[in-house]
Amino acid sequence: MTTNQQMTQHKRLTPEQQQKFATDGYVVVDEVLSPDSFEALKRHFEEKLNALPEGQRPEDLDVPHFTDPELFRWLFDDGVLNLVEGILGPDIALFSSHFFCKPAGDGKRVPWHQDAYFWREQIVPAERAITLWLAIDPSTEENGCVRVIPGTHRAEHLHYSKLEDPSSVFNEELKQDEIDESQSVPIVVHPNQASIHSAGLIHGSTQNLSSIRRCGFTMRYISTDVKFNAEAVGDRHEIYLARGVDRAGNVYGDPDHPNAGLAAARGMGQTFVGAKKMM
Ligand SMILES: O=C(O)CCC(=O)C(=O)O
Repeated sequence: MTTNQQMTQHKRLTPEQQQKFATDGYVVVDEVLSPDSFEALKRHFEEKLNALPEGQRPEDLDVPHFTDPELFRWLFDDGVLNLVEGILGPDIALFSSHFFCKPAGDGKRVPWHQDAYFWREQIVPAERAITLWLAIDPSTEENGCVRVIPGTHRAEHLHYSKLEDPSSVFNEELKQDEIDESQSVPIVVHPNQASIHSAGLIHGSTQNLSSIRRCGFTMRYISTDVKFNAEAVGDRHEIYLARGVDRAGNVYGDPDHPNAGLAAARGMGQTFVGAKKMM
């Protein structure tokens, strides 16, 4: 048996890891993809980065699978989906993806937030989405690794304020009095390690002022019993059935037939794509 085959067999969350996720809202996992598959993803990412149009920041490679169907090879990889299944169960949809690449020296910060706040109109309930944050580069405190505040995934309806800061990826952030930064934990991971976090968890990251690039590929999933609000956002977003069967009457995109109009309608960067504010 090769190393790759052994890894495939063992890529399931242990009961301890499932418990850690339930209690703290996140868990760290080792060696997600086979070594060959990880190297292929890294090569593919470097090509994308080199081809980035003039004026576009590497942090803004949001929903890259809308225009690059080869990414489904990794987004639907069994190494990823077996881990995701340990939290969401057997019926899984790909909700979104994003390369959060912070270049050395001036990589942007990600203000404290809960993902569910930004996704509140796209999926209901948004808190049930999860993200597998796969390290492409070493991610350390020096180059702006993700920080999480354990246990905050159960908090509801927190308040946000507007932000005008060119060094920030988002233009909204959690209000200071909603956060206890002293409780935050750095997620230090090496390439092909990942964290999985709940969409309710408070997290963020600092600027990358170091000399080492920091890139993570976020792969975001929902159980298919979460409702995708195609009526409101279907012109700007779509989801894909990754494993199992639909349980909410959702509409799914076809990975083999990309709809480039979605990315064009959405514009650059991670922006709120709903029609109305609810918090
Ligand atoms: O990569 C980062 O620094 C932030 C990532 C993030 O906010 C997320 O994965 O939801």
